[in-house]
Order: sequence, then structure tokens, then C-alpha cells
Amino acid sequence: MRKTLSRAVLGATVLGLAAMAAPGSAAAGPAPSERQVTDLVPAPVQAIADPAASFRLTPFTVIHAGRGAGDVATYLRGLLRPATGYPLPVVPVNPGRSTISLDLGHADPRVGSEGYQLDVTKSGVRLRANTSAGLFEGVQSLRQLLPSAIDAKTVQHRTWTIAGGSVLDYPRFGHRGAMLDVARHFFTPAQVKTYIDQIVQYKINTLHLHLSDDQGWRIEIKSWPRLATEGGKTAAYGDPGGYYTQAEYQEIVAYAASRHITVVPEIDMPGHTNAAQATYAELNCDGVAVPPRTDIEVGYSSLCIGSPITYRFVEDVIRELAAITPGKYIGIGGDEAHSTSAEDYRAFYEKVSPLVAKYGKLITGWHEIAKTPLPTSAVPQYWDQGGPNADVAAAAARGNKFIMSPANRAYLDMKYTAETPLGQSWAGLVEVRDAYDWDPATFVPGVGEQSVAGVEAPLWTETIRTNDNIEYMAFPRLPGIAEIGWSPQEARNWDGYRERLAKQAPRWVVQGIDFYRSPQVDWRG
Ligand code: IFG
Repeated sequence: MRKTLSRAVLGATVLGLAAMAAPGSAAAGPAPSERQVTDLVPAPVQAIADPAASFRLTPFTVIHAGRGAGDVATYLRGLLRPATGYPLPVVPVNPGRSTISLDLGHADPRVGSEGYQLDVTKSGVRLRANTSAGLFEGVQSLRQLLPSAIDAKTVQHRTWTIAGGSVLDYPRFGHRGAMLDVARHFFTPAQVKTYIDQIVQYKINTLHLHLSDDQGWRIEIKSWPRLATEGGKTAAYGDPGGYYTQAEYQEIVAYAASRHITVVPEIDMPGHTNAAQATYAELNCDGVAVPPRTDIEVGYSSLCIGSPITYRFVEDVIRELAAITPGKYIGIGGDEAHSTSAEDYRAFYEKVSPLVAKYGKLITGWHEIAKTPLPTSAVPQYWDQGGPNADVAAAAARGNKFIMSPANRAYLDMKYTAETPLGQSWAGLVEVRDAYDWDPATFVPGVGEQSVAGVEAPLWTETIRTNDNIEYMAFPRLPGIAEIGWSPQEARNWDGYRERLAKQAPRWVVQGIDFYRSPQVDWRG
């Protein structure tokens, strides 16, 4: 123990002397006003700023990892080292000075399984949580108390102060998601990882991958090999296709898990199935493969509800997907089945829904599945635009919780304004305030706080091809959805949020996030 400590401290000392001599390192001062614990996004449950208590990171600072906190401590180190150039060794014993201490298991019980306590004083930083996930979310807050330059990939010779104060925080809802449609356009594992690293900053904990649709099939299914090799060739507008081997999918899942994000895979059905039916003739009622489609119409496809092979196909897909998905949920689609009769739709899900439990998973899917018999453990995803829905209210009354993703509030592919070059507008124009100023617990009659699992921001990719495109549509609206999922409703109001959001812009600039500079916000950078 002593040897490790002394080597680490020695290392810090040597590098520290060098860094201290670095040109241009101004004297430390209290954190500038734009960076206080009261500026955090999402807004915390409790935050008391103490600017005079700012902590200055130095080349001698160490990161103390209490038992079980090593992974998050190493992640934090990885975040801080590129821009500071400091050693920031992770040490098992708290040296009691110039330390960022991560403490697992000694937090106030109120913080639950994802919350944390963060205390920043002149002498050190203490982050406490009851789980690694809580420590991880606390690190996301800690990042925002440092200058935006902290996200630079090269050493910045400057002082590094962490704004002083204390935070006690925990989420309102457990499900705080982003959906990426990788079917209309394919995104490589590297592109998905980039998005993962952008959304974790705002305490998103779920990534829903829309893996199949009319225009393409994106996941290898070993028992139906041509689904990916052929069904993966196409994409919207005839753009290049692609697919994840099961190994690549598992790589995405593992990367997400290292950022405390759970992947929810979705196979859309009984509609949105043209790619599968163009690949396997036997999936069509007449035994003839349909032509591939790369236009962006919806509602024209349907699996063959009366054919037994359809259910072997669906079972094989669910079985293989469940085997490579550690998360509890599998998405079984259900939207826009305009070419499936109501009777057939019900008959389809009466056969399919039990298959999810058979392979040890829980059901999610678009809210239309609430018309069919579901276990109360199923979590349908609401995507309509508000107003009464008898099937949804009845399911809520039976005990189902809903993921709230109203298209006219949470759909990131909706244009901001008529001038937005990307996206669609069938659910209306969704500016930054529209995406923020709503309450998921009052949006649909009969779906109250206890019936809301959380929120999710879908990004459909008919018109989205690059990470730049993703960033332009997701920022600044995704942080707003994340705040709706995390912060107390009473802590949320547009006038306060737009001020805090404005202060996030310098971070996005440093991170190279190509965000939409909405005129609704007085951007700070
Ligand atoms: N609705 C379709 C999506 C996508 C979307 C684009 C759902 C659940 C329109 N279904 O939203 O496939 O095309 O905004």
C-alpha cells in the first residue's frame, strides 16, 4: 500500500513541478459565476452553492477510490487527464489533502440507487453514493463544475477550479432514454459510442436501438443469416446499409454498460417488416419475397399473421436477441400496423408477447400494444401527441407503466422550425421550449406519476445520416428531455432552464457538438 501510494505521489510531485512552471497558469480564484452547483443540468434536488469553497485541481491531486469505486474513479480520471495533463492517480487510501474522494455505500438513503451526494470544499471533493451508478451520475455533475475546457482532448495550461458547494440529488424517474433508429440509416458502433458519450453527460441511462424496419435489418440473427447480410444492405433513399454482427452489438452493449447505460433492442413488428420479408420469401403470405423498399412511407408492411413460420421467425429473433442483451427489456414494436387487421394484430401479440418472458425478458413496445393482453410488467412507449387514449388509460389502470415520448414534444427528428434542414414535421415544429415545457405525469389523462416509467427522446433517421446530423437534432433538446426525466417537476421552469442551458453551450463547443443555436436561448459560448 505504502509503495503504491508513494510511487503515485512521487509521480504527481515530478509532474506537478513541471506543470506548476507551465506558462500562463493564472492564480486560482473562486469559480466564475457561470459554473455553480445551481447551474447543473439536469437540475438537482438540492444544491447549495459556496463559491468561496471552490476546490483547485493541481498536479498533486489524487483520486481516492473507496471499496467498489475503482471503475468510476478510473472513468473520472480518464475524463480529467487529457485537458489537465495531471497524473491524478487513483489511490485506495484517502491521503486527506487535495483529494477527490469517491465513496461507495455511505450516502444518505434518500439518494436511492442512482442518486449521489457531492460536497466541494477548498480542501477536497467528496462524492458519495449507494451504487456505482450513483457515483457515475455524480461524476456527470462534477464535470459541469469544472471549466468547459476540461473536455479538451489536449493539455490546456490554466487553473482548474471545481465550483464549491454541496449537492444532494436523485432522479424522479428510473427510465431516462434516448432512442436511435439505426434502421432507416445505419450507424457504426463507433458512431453509436460517440452518441453514448454525449448523452451520458445529462444522466441518460437507457439507449433504445431501433434495429429493424422496412428499409433495413441491422442485427445478425444466426438462425436467419440473410436477414443481416441481405436485409442489411439497404437503407433509406438507397443510402449505404450495414448491420451489427452479434459481437459488434455486444461491444455496443458493453460500452453502454461501462457508462451505466442499458441497451434496449427493438425489433419492429408486425409492421415495419419489409426488409425481412424482402429477404425471406416464406415470411410472406403468398410465399413470394416482396421487393426491397428504401422510400420512407410507413404502414404498408405486415408479417403473415396466419402462418406458423412467422412465429418461428419471431421466436428465433427474440431468443437470439435475449441471449446477447443483459438488459431486462426487449422491444417488440407494434406501431403503424396499418396493413394488419385489428383481429390479426391481437392474435399476433397473443402469440408473440409470451415469447419475451419465455426468454427471460420483459416487454416494451409502442403504445398500440396496450390494446392486446400484456403482463403488468410490460412498459409500453407512448408516442402520440396527447389527449385521451382509452387503451393507454386502461393499461395504466391495470398497473402498466409507460415510457413517455410524445411525438410533438420528444421526437428529435421533428424540425425546430420550418427552416430546419433536417427532420420531419408531421407532429408539428418542436422548438427547444416545446421539448422542455411539459410534464409526463399530466400529458395523457389516466397516466399519472405512478404510471410513468420515465421519458425517452427518439431520433428517427429517415433524414439523419451523420453524427453531425444527430448532434444538430439532439442538442439542445435531449438535455431538456433528460432534465424532465431526472429533476423534480417543481424545480423545473422554462425561464430558469433556458439560463442554465445557455451555460452548457461552451461545453458543446469544446466537445465539437454541432448544436442548433435556438433563438429562444441567450447562448453563452
Ligand atoms: N412514426 C414511425 C417511425 C418513424 C417516425 C418518424 C413511430 C413509433 C414516424 N413510428 O414513431 O417509424 O417513421 O417521425
